[in-house]
Amino acid sequence: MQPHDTLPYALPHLTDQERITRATELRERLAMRRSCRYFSDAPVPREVIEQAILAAGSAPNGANHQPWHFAVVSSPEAKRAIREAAEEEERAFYAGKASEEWLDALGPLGTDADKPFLETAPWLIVVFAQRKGGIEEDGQTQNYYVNESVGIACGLLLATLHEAGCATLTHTPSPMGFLRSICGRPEHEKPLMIVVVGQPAPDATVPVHAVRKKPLEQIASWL
Ligand code: IYR
Repeated sequence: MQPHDTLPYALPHLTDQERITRATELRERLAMRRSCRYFSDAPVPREVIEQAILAAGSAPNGANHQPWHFAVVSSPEAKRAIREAAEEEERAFYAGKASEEWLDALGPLGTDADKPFLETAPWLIVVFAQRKGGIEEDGQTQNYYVNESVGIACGLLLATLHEAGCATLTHTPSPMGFLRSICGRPEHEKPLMIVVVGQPAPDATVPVHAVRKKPLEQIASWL
Protein backbone atom coordinates (compact mmCIF):
# COMPACT_ATOMS: atom_id res chain seq x y z
CA MET A 1 0.00 0.00 0.00
CA GLN A 2 1.25 3.46 -0.90
CA PRO A 3 0.72 6.20 1.71
CA HIS A 4 -1.80 8.71 0.42
CA ASP A 5 -1.92 12.44 0.99
CA THR A 6 -5.17 14.04 2.09
CA LEU A 7 -6.86 17.44 1.98
CA PRO A 8 -9.56 18.76 4.29
CA TYR A 9 -13.12 18.41 2.98
CA ALA A 10 -16.03 20.60 4.09
CA LEU A 11 -19.19 22.03 2.55
CA PRO A 12 -20.93 25.34 3.26
CA HIS A 13 -23.47 24.87 6.03
CA LEU A 14 -27.12 24.92 4.98
CA THR A 15 -30.20 24.75 7.17
CA ASP A 16 -32.64 21.91 6.53
CA GLN A 17 -35.01 24.41 4.93
CA GLU A 18 -32.25 25.65 2.61
CA ARG A 19 -31.42 22.06 1.63
CA ILE A 20 -35.06 21.35 0.81
CA THR A 21 -35.52 24.58 -1.12
CA ARG A 22 -32.37 24.11 -3.17
CA ALA A 23 -33.14 20.48 -3.95
CA THR A 24 -36.72 21.35 -4.93
CA GLU A 25 -35.74 24.30 -7.10
CA LEU A 26 -33.08 22.36 -9.01
CA ARG A 27 -35.44 19.40 -9.37
CA GLU A 28 -38.11 21.70 -10.82
CA ARG A 29 -35.69 23.14 -13.35
CA LEU A 30 -34.37 19.71 -14.33
CA ALA A 31 -37.96 18.54 -14.80
CA MET A 32 -38.23 20.99 -17.71
CA ARG A 33 -35.51 19.22 -19.70
CA ARG A 34 -36.72 17.39 -22.79
CA SER A 35 -34.99 15.46 -25.53
CA CYS A 36 -35.26 17.95 -28.39
CA ARG A 37 -35.37 16.69 -31.99
CA TYR A 38 -36.00 20.03 -33.73
CA PHE A 39 -33.11 22.47 -33.52
CA SER A 40 -32.62 25.95 -34.97
CA ASP A 41 -29.21 26.95 -36.32
CA ALA A 42 -28.96 29.74 -33.71
CA PRO A 43 -25.54 29.78 -32.07
CA VAL A 44 -24.59 28.87 -28.50
CA PRO A 45 -21.32 30.33 -27.13
CA ARG A 46 -18.34 27.99 -27.06
CA GLU A 47 -17.82 28.97 -23.38
CA VAL A 48 -21.11 27.25 -22.49
CA ILE A 49 -19.86 24.03 -24.06
CA GLU A 50 -16.51 24.39 -22.27
CA GLN A 51 -18.17 24.89 -18.87
CA ALA A 52 -20.50 21.93 -19.43
CA ILE A 53 -17.59 19.66 -20.37
CA LEU A 54 -15.68 20.79 -17.28
CA ALA A 55 -18.78 19.96 -15.19
CA ALA A 56 -18.92 16.52 -16.86
CA GLY A 57 -15.22 16.07 -16.11
CA SER A 58 -15.93 16.50 -12.39
CA ALA A 59 -18.05 13.33 -12.28
CA PRO A 60 -17.20 10.57 -9.81
CA ASN A 61 -15.39 7.80 -11.69
CA GLY A 62 -13.30 4.67 -11.34
CA ALA A 63 -9.95 5.28 -9.57
CA ASN A 64 -10.10 8.92 -10.74
CA HIS A 65 -8.85 7.81 -14.17
CA GLN A 66 -11.50 10.10 -15.75
CA PRO A 67 -12.09 7.68 -18.62
CA TRP A 68 -13.81 10.07 -21.01
CA HIS A 69 -13.14 12.20 -24.04
CA PHE A 70 -15.49 14.79 -25.51
CA ALA A 71 -14.96 15.49 -29.21
CA VAL A 72 -16.71 18.79 -29.96
CA VAL A 73 -17.91 19.07 -33.54
CA SER A 74 -19.05 22.33 -35.10
CA SER A 75 -17.60 22.37 -38.63
CA PRO A 76 -20.27 21.90 -41.32
CA GLU A 77 -18.11 19.27 -43.05
CA ALA A 78 -17.71 17.09 -39.95
CA LYS A 79 -21.38 17.51 -39.01
CA ARG A 80 -22.40 16.45 -42.53
CA ALA A 81 -20.12 13.40 -42.38
CA ILE A 82 -21.66 12.38 -39.04
CA ARG A 83 -25.20 12.91 -40.34
CA GLU A 84 -24.56 10.86 -43.48
CA ALA A 85 -23.01 7.94 -41.59
CA ALA A 86 -25.63 8.05 -38.81
CA GLU A 87 -28.54 8.12 -41.28
CA GLU A 88 -27.10 5.13 -43.14
CA GLU A 89 -27.08 3.11 -39.89
CA GLU A 90 -30.52 4.40 -38.92
CA ARG A 91 -32.03 3.44 -42.29
CA ALA A 92 -30.88 -0.16 -41.73
CA PHE A 93 -32.21 -0.01 -38.15
CA TYR A 94 -35.68 1.22 -39.10
CA ALA A 95 -35.86 -0.98 -42.22
CA GLY A 96 -35.48 -4.26 -40.33
CA LYS A 97 -32.45 -4.52 -38.07
CA ALA A 98 -34.55 -3.44 -35.09
CA SER A 99 -37.04 -5.93 -33.68
CA GLU A 100 -40.79 -5.31 -34.03
CA GLU A 101 -40.94 -4.90 -30.26
CA TRP A 102 -38.26 -2.19 -30.33
CA LEU A 103 -39.92 -0.33 -33.21
CA ASP A 104 -43.26 -0.55 -31.37
CA ALA A 105 -41.61 0.98 -28.27
CA LEU A 106 -40.32 3.87 -30.40
CA GLY A 107 -43.73 4.46 -32.00
CA PRO A 108 -44.90 7.07 -29.43
CA LEU A 109 -41.66 9.05 -29.97
CA GLY A 110 -42.24 9.39 -33.72
CA THR A 111 -38.54 8.95 -34.55
CA ASP A 112 -37.31 7.88 -37.98
CA ALA A 113 -34.05 7.54 -39.92
CA ASP A 114 -33.83 11.24 -40.85
CA LYS A 115 -31.51 13.16 -38.54
CA PRO A 116 -31.33 16.73 -39.92
CA PHE A 117 -30.51 18.06 -36.43
CA LEU A 118 -27.03 16.57 -36.80
CA GLU A 119 -26.34 19.36 -39.30
CA THR A 120 -28.68 22.09 -38.01
CA ALA A 121 -27.62 22.24 -34.36
CA PRO A 122 -24.49 24.34 -33.72
CA TRP A 123 -22.68 21.72 -31.60
CA LEU A 124 -22.33 17.95 -31.50
CA ILE A 125 -20.47 16.61 -28.47
CA VAL A 126 -19.32 13.09 -29.29
CA VAL A 127 -18.70 11.27 -26.01
CA PHE A 128 -16.03 8.57 -25.94
CA ALA A 129 -15.43 6.05 -23.15
CA GLN A 130 -11.77 5.19 -22.65
CA ARG A 131 -11.40 1.49 -21.92
CA LYS A 132 -7.73 2.05 -21.18
CA GLY A 133 -5.47 5.00 -20.38
CA GLY A 134 -5.36 5.83 -16.65
CA ILE A 135 -5.00 9.41 -15.50
CA GLU A 136 -2.02 9.97 -17.81
CA GLU A 137 -3.92 8.71 -20.88
CA ASP A 138 -1.11 6.33 -21.78
CA GLY A 139 -3.49 4.14 -23.78
CA GLN A 140 -2.47 1.06 -21.75
CA THR A 141 -3.40 1.35 -18.07
CA GLN A 142 -6.66 -0.43 -17.25
CA ASN A 143 -9.67 1.80 -16.52
CA TYR A 144 -12.51 0.77 -14.20
CA TYR A 145 -16.29 1.22 -14.13
CA VAL A 146 -15.97 2.94 -17.47
CA ASN A 147 -19.62 2.87 -18.54
CA GLU A 148 -20.82 3.94 -15.09
CA SER A 149 -18.29 6.79 -14.95
CA VAL A 150 -19.04 8.12 -18.42
CA GLY A 151 -22.78 7.74 -17.86
CA ILE A 152 -22.61 9.95 -14.77
CA ALA A 153 -20.45 12.45 -16.68
CA CYS A 154 -23.08 12.62 -19.43
CA GLY A 155 -25.74 13.33 -16.79
CA LEU A 156 -23.76 16.28 -15.46
CA LEU A 157 -23.09 17.47 -19.04
CA LEU A 158 -26.82 17.43 -19.85
CA ALA A 159 -27.80 19.07 -16.54
CA THR A 160 -25.30 21.91 -17.04
CA LEU A 161 -26.37 22.50 -20.64
CA HIS A 162 -30.01 22.56 -19.52
CA GLU A 163 -29.21 25.04 -16.74
CA ALA A 164 -27.58 27.20 -19.43
CA GLY A 165 -30.86 27.23 -21.35
CA CYS A 166 -29.71 24.91 -24.13
CA ALA A 167 -31.76 22.25 -25.86
CA THR A 168 -30.10 18.84 -25.96
CA LEU A 169 -30.57 15.41 -27.45
CA THR A 170 -28.72 12.22 -26.60
CA HIS A 171 -28.42 10.50 -29.95
CA THR A 172 -27.18 6.93 -30.21
CA PRO A 173 -26.89 5.66 -33.77
CA SER A 174 -26.16 1.97 -33.67
CA PRO A 175 -23.51 0.82 -34.41
CA MET A 176 -21.49 4.03 -34.07
CA GLY A 177 -17.92 2.97 -34.70
CA PHE A 178 -17.83 5.50 -37.58
CA LEU A 179 -17.57 8.26 -34.97
CA ARG A 180 -14.09 7.05 -34.03
CA SER A 181 -12.71 7.63 -37.51
CA ILE A 182 -14.53 10.93 -38.12
CA CYS A 183 -13.34 12.30 -34.74
CA GLY A 184 -9.83 10.81 -35.07
CA ARG A 185 -10.00 8.84 -31.83
CA PRO A 186 -7.97 5.72 -30.98
CA GLU A 187 -9.19 2.11 -31.05
CA HIS A 188 -9.38 1.74 -27.25
CA GLU A 189 -12.02 4.48 -27.07
CA LYS A 190 -15.65 3.47 -27.51
CA PRO A 191 -18.13 6.07 -28.82
CA LEU A 192 -21.01 6.16 -26.35
CA MET A 193 -23.36 8.85 -27.60
CA ILE A 194 -23.68 12.13 -29.45
CA VAL A 195 -25.01 14.99 -27.33
CA VAL A 196 -26.64 17.44 -29.74
CA VAL A 197 -26.66 21.01 -28.36
CA GLY A 198 -28.37 24.15 -29.57
CA GLN A 199 -31.60 26.06 -29.34
CA PRO A 200 -35.01 24.59 -30.14
CA ALA A 201 -36.53 25.45 -33.52
CA PRO A 202 -39.35 28.01 -33.11
CA ASP A 203 -41.93 25.30 -33.90
CA ALA A 204 -40.22 22.53 -31.92
CA THR A 205 -42.48 19.98 -30.24
CA VAL A 206 -41.95 17.00 -27.99
CA PRO A 207 -43.98 13.80 -27.91
CA VAL A 208 -46.68 13.65 -25.22
CA HIS A 209 -45.22 10.25 -24.31
CA ALA A 210 -42.00 11.96 -23.12
CA VAL A 211 -43.78 13.96 -20.43
CA ARG A 212 -45.11 10.90 -18.62
CA LYS A 213 -42.78 10.41 -15.64
CA LYS A 214 -43.03 7.67 -13.03
CA PRO A 215 -44.07 8.93 -9.58
CA LEU A 216 -41.76 8.75 -6.56
CA GLU A 217 -43.74 5.83 -5.08
CA GLN A 218 -42.91 3.79 -8.15
CA ILE A 219 -39.22 4.63 -8.54
CA ALA A 220 -38.17 4.56 -4.88
CA SER A 221 -38.48 2.19 -1.96
CA TRP A 222 -37.45 3.03 1.59
CA LEU A 223 -36.06 0.37 3.86
N1 IYR B 1 -31.10 5.30 -32.58
C1 IYR B 1 -32.43 5.39 -33.18
C2 IYR B 1 -33.48 4.69 -32.42
C3 IYR B 1 -33.83 5.15 -31.06
C4 IYR B 1 -33.72 4.27 -30.02
C5 IYR B 1 -34.13 4.61 -28.77
I1 IYR B 1 -34.10 3.21 -27.30
C6 IYR B 1 -34.64 5.90 -28.52
O1 IYR B 1 -35.04 6.24 -27.23
C7 IYR B 1 -34.76 6.79 -29.55
C8 IYR B 1 -34.32 6.41 -30.83
C9 IYR B 1 -32.78 6.85 -33.49
O2 IYR B 1 -32.09 7.76 -33.04
O3 IYR B 1 -33.76 7.10 -34.18
